[in-house]
Amino acid sequence: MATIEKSVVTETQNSKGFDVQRIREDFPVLRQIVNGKPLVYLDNGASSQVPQVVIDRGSIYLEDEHSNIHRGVHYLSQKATTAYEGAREKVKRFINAREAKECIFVRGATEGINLVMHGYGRKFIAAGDEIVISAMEHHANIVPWQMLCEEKGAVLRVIPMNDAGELLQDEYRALLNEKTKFVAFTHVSNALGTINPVRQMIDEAHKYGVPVLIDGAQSAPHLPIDVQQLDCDFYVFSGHKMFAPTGSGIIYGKADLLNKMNPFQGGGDMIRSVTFEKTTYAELPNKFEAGTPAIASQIGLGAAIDYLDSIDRVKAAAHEHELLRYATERLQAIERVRIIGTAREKTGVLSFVIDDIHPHDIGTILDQEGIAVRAGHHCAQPVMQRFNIPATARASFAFYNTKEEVDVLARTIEKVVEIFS
Ligand code: C6P
Repeated sequence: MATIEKSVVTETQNSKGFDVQRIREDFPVLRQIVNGKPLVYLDNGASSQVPQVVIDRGSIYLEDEHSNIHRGVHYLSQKATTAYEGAREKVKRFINAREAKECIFVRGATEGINLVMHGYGRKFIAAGDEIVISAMEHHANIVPWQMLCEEKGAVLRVIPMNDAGELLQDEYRALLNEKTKFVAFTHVSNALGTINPVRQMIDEAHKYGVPVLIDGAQSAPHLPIDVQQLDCDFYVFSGHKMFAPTGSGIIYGKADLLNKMNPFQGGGDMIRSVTFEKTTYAELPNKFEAGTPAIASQIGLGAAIDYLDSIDRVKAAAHEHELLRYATERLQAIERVRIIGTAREKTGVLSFVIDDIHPHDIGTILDQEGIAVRAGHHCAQPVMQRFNIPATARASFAFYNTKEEVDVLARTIEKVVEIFS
């Protein structure tokens, strides 16, 4: 059982003046002792931790505002509505959308992609059309498109990648043609850390007038996002990977596209009028938000954005980059360790294998030392197939991680290698 104790992390400032120890104080979970050791949380790609201000915002909602939104004329309902819509405004600013109504609240990236598949895909994709995705997609950005292709008789095309885990841009351009009707790919690979040249890739698709969905699940927490500058048609992310509670997230869509689409789910709050003969739908964003949403979680997402605004994000990103550089150097120096994903442009994701030691064994031994990593296929089985491996162990960093934690990781991996030698 984990207990709350003072963290033993000694580093107070990194070389670029980013005060990591100060930042760590904002995240209560990082003070835990796990298996008798200070928690070293390196599973941020799965879910990042939540700062106290976000936890507090959740409590304020539950203590002072809890009620249903958009429906009540009473005081609490109006307060909750103001907080919920305020969170949407924060999301709009965070990704630089033109209008708040272009930001649809969803449970996370998976739900957002499914919303586009149902709302856009089922309306506009027909037999013989082609949908282009990439070889490094998370299952959330594969399976919905496969389901659509099966239903419509459309064809899924896949942009291949090289041994470093970089998408082959010539092959991508060659895949695009008059039959291409939708393009969807990830900004950052969750299994490899690769940052894709999204702006350039979006421009290529737009030459054919094709809408592009960017899966931002792994980019929104780490990179500045400007949907207008990217000119993407859809952009999706999950709040739980960017310091907010689970159940929060958004799908951004250009208003003209969202207006043309079918609703995703039917129910309360997404209608203008209902009779047994016909239902007409509400304007954006309500058209896509049927039923009572995850009000507390989305308000928490707004608070997480406020938190991100309160820190120096440029320095935070530089710090994460330095952690990746250092961890890569340390792990490369360990015999039998092979890093999977060596693209030139990467975020703080370090996937690795150790000969034939199963990544679950690596993960279990690391856990015994209080280190949280993810072991498995990371919901990206085609990536594993591309590298001819069943799984990897993956350390993924956030700005609250430290070089000392990387040292603990490297020393423990050395132990793993020793145990299995
Ligand atoms: N990746 C990981 O450990 P949800 O589950 O809907 O919040 O996010 C899905 C998703 C979509 N795209 C990418 C690129 C992702 O990384 C994820 C979630 C987690 O890598 C959990 S599988």
